[in-house]
Amino acid sequence: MSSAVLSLFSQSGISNELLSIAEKVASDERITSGEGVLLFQEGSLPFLSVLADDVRHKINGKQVFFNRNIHLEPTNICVNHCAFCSYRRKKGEEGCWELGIGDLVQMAQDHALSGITEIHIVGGVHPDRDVYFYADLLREISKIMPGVQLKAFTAVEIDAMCSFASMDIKTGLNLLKEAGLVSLPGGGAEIFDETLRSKICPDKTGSAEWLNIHRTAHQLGIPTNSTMLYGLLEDYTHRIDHLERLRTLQDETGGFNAFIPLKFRHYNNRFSHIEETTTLEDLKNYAVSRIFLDNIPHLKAYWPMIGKKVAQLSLAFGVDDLDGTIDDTTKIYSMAGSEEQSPVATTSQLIEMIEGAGFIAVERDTLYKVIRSA
Ligand code: V47
Ligand code: SF4
Repeated sequence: MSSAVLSLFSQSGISNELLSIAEKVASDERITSGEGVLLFQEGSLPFLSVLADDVRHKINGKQVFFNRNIHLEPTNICVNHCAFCSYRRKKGEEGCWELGIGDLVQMAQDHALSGITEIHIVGGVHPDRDVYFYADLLREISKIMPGVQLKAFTAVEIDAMCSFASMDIKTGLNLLKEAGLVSLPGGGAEIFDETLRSKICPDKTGSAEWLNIHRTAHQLGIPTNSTMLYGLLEDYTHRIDHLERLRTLQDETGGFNAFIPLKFRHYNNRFSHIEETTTLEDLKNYAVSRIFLDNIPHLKAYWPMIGKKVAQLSLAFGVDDLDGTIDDTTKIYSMAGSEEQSPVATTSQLIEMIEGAGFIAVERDTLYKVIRSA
C-alpha cells in the first residue's frame, strides 16, 4: 500500500485506530485480535478492500487460482447431529445414500478423461466404516487414476474412522497417506468457541482435537485446508478467536494451504429460522480474514456455497482461489439452499470470472503447483 493511499486515508476522517491498522498492514506488521474485531465493527467495505488487496498482492500478486476437480460423497449417513446440517440422514431414512467402493471407483473413472487433477472426498460419519475401508477406497482410486491427487476426509471423519478401528490418529493418517492421501480438506472446523460449538454441533470432534489432527497431518507432511462456518449465532469476537487459533497453529507448523470461510446456508435444517448473512457481510468476512491470517497463503471463495457472482466480487476483497470445476458432484450446499443447485463450472467460465475481475487466471494442482497460467 503506497504512502499516497495512507495519506488519503488520513485525510478521509477515519479514526486513528483504523489508520494505525492500515499503517501496520502497509508495513507487514501483524494485527492483534482487538484490531481484528475493530475491523469487523468499524471498517468500511472500501477500506477493507484496500487493506485485503494489499495483503493478497504481497502474497499472490495478481494471480487467482482454480483447479479441475470433482467431489465424491461416499455417504450422507452420519452418527453426528449438527444442527446446521441439511445433508445428514439416518440409516434407512428416505434420502440417505451409502456408496460402496466399486460405485465410487466407477464415479471417479467416469471423469478419467475430463482432465481433472483432484478428487475431493468427504461425507458423513458412517458408523460401520473405519480407516481400513477408506484406505482401500483411496488405494483403488489411485490404482486407476495414479496422476490424480486425493484431498480427502475432514478431521471429524479421520477422528471417527480411526477410533472405529481403535487406531491412533498418527497411525491412521500414515495408513491413508500410504494409500494415496495428499491433503486434508478444511471441513469440520465450524466455530472453535466451545460454548457455541456445543450448541451447533454438540457431538462433533472438539476444537482442540480438530487442531491436533491438523497439527499431526502437518507433522507427517500432509498439508491441509482450514474453514470457518460463520453467520450462525457467533459474534465478531468468536470469528476472530477462530482465526487466531488457526494463525497460531500455522505459526507452529506452516501446514495450512488455504482458508475457506463457509457461509451458513439455512435451507431445511434446524437453524432455518436464522437469516443468512448479507453479501456485504460475506465480503467483509473475506477481507478481514485475509488481513488477519497473514500466514496462510491462500483465501478461497468456494463458489458452490457462495454463488459464482459473489465469488467473483470476492476477488476484490483478498480472495485468490475459486476452487474448481466440480462437475455437479457435490450435494452439501445444494441441499442447504445454495443458488448453485447443480454446480458445474467449465475452465473457460472460471478463467472468464477471474480475468473479468482484472486478475491473472492460474490453474493449480491440489498443492498449488502451477499447471497453467494465462
Ligand atoms: O464441515 C455443512 C459445512 C463443511 C452447512 O477444503 C455448511 O477445499 C454452511 O469443508 N451451511 C464441509 N456450511 C465442506 C468443506 C469444504 C468445502 C469446499 C472446499 C473445502 C476444501 C472444504 O460444510 C462442513 C460444514 O462446515 N456445512 N452444512 C450449511 N448448512
Ligand atoms: Fe454429519 Fe458432517 Fe452433517 Fe455434522 S455436518 S451431521 S458431521 S454430515
